[in-house]
Amino acid sequence: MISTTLSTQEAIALEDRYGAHNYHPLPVVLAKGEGVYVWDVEGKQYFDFLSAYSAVNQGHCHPTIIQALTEQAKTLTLTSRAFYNSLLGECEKFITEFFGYEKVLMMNSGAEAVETAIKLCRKWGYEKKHIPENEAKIIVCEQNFHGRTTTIVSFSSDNDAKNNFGPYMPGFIKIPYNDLDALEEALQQENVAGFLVEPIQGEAGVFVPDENFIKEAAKLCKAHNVLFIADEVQTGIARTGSLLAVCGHCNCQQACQQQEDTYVTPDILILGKALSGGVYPVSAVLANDDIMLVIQPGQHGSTFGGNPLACAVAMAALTVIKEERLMENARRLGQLFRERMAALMEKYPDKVKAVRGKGLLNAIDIYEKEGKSAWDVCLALKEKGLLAKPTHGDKIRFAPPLVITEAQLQTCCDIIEEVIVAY
Ligand code: IF1
Repeated sequence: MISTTLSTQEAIALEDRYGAHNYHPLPVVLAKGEGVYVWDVEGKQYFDFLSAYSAVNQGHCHPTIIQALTEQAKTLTLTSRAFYNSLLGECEKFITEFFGYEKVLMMNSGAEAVETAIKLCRKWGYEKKHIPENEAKIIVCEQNFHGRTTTIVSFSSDNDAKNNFGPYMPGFIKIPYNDLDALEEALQQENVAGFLVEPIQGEAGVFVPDENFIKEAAKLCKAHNVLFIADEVQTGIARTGSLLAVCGHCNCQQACQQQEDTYVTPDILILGKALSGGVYPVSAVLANDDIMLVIQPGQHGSTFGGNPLACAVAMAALTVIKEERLMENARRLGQLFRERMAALMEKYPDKVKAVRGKGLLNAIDIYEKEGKSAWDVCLALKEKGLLAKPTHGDKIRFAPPLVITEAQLQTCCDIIEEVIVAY
């Protein structure tokens, strides 16, 4: 029995009493979502400027995705991979053609896909690059966020995410983000199998690297026979104004291929979040045969990976991205949003420290004032009907669903301006 008559206070009290305290949410209890809007249990409407950390790129409860979910949910939800199912092959064809790879391995959460990519990279290192057993190393960046499993937090720089979860997994080399010299130096080390990187560091505070960083990093990896592994769980699927942040110079890979020098194809591509439009946990790892086929039957898997429900939802979610031209919308409105925020910083340089982002993945840094911080700005935004969450103290990430209209975006910029003026 799901109660929908709880007040905000009652719902929060229940979570506090019966739930683990692994989050500190903004004090709002959401009960409904549609497009760019969410409503709390008292019926108050908000603009959602977090999109469940870029999982709801297609907007809340998108009818096409919900239709695919409900139809499949009445037909067949889960078979396990002990048997074939009628949708997995079709979905694998759809996804590999959509992103330009030969193979895909379907998982569920983003962290599972990152773990899958790490295992795939290591196994490729041993069996194709002939790295001595248990000696494979993967280069990662400081301030990374790739999920919360014990292997992944082993190479985290965030003490909150890492402390007291040891012993830690060895085999990772940390370098500063956006530092090609440091990457080149690390690549001189023996037994390096891969370089795992976010094209934009989301959790760290939406850090956009230099224009040439990803392209040059991919070239360096190729020159050293090291796999370039792009974690696009948060930046992928149109969020940054392109299908993938790594090929950020155009609206889709086909156009990039005509500009040979700007086109970056990760050896291993990791997707999650918006791969399902926020409707169901779906993640995926894409690679070509020479890498993907090092995993043979019985060497990797998961109960829910590649289930028919996930396949139906993923194909619908990707179709919406293309049919509704959400890459183009993210690119155009993201530019407009950053112009509005830059103007705000110009007017209030003592309040807004910095503006960063690409497409509709943006962030501003806020100066602490009289004991107030980004958290207080988010509370004030909530009162005015806009939901956003601070990250790492002074940064506020703004990531609305990519279906937002220009008029809605302008209204939201007005709300942000009102709050900053009063801050
Ligand atoms: C939380 C952060 C964002 C991710 C990238 C893999 C994963 C994530 C680039 C793992 C997940 C989520 C996790 C969620 C909050 C959110 C987050 F703040 F934690 F860092 F988006 F920035 N790669 N990010 O961003 O995917 O296993 O969660 O499906 O853990 O609090 P997941």
